[in-house]
Amino acid sequence: MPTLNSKWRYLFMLLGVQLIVMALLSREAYQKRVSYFFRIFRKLDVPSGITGSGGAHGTNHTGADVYANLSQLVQAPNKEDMHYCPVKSPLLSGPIHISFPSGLTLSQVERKNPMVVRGGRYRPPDCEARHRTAIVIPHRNREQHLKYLLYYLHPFLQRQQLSYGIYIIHQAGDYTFNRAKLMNIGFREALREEEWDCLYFHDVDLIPEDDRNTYICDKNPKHAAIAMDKFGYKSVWTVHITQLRLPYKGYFGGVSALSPLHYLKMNGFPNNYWGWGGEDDDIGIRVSLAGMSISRPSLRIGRYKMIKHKLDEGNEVNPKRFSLLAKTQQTWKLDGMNSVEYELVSREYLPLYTNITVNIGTMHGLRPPTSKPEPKERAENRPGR
Ligand code: UD2
Ligand code: MN
Repeated sequence: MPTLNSKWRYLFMLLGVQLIVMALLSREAYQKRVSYFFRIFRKLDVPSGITGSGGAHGTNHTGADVYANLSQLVQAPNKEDMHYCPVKSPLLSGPIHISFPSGLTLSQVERKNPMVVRGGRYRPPDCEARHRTAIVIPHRNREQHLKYLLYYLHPFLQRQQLSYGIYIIHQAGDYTFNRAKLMNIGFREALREEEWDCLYFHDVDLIPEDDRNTYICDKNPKHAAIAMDKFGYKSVWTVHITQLRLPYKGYFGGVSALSPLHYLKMNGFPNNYWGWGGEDDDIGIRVSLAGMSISRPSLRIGRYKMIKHKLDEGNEVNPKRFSLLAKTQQTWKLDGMNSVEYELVSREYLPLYTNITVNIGTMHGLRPPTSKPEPKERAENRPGR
């Protein structure tokens, strides 16, 4: 049995501990830690399970809610008096919390992004953007990945105070996929609509994990997806050189950024890589053949989470990729932006993105002799319908 004396001692000790804890919490650094601690438990107000792990794969339990701060944004009362946005956006917070819920719908993403207008366009409501960036995403049969990407990319770009537009370049039909050719089409179709000063060529399954990875162009073409969870966040080009094949640092896959001038200087991307692989290395080689070098964000900031997937049907490994790569030096001026051929099937201004569906044919041309073109209706019904 504790005596009265020892009871008081306990009480004083408790009081003392409480005082120390309160003093510590009142310091800014501790406040941040505490608010971070509570954020882990706070649910995002989109679908049940978004903070859970019931999605494609592993969750990242650190980082901020990508939608934090954005609800405070309001339209400036008078557009004429609007100033340029600050050089560094005050909305940035660094690492972002990422998870892949199974129940997410496009209309939920729409509701989370009330300031995004038709065609997936946005301008900061309270200041004049310093940069205009178009995001070009090659796509076919990856609706689930597209939903996740839109959920994260819209607020990510809004935090950076960019004026932006999202373009999905959708390959119609079941013929072999051609990622690089779709990018060339995206370049042309996006610039037809607006004077973008930077284009981000973006795989549908890569989610940026740090909002300081600013989606603006550098003096040189930029390889943005430098560190991925898939490779333990090691430098991607190091992995590429050691695990794969190329004795150079030109790796350019995943997410890359070029100004229209960069793009035209290297005659865009190749059109002749059908199926998986090789085109990313070709693009890297083109950059240096055109006399440019590749810039990269730091390993800490250029981090991406890749949604796990298998190789798609219709995107089988391209057996010709090595022989094509050996000839890039001879072909880059002949094949690229100056030779891209396609048929525009449809252009749809959907709430979260502009969907451009195209027939790109096969390696035998736009109308291969044995081809059976896909009925127009079916192509138009994907995606986002
Ligand atoms: C790597 C590269 C990628 C590309 C590819 C080879 C990274 C991080 N990524 O990705 O940039 O060079 O190798 O071609 O280094 N897609 C569809 N539907 C399909 C097939 C592809 O939408 O049926 C699109 C989609 O945007 C996808 C991208 O093409 O993210 C690349 O294809 P992938 O994801 O199958 O290739 P992966 O992950 O090996
Ligand atoms: Mn992928």
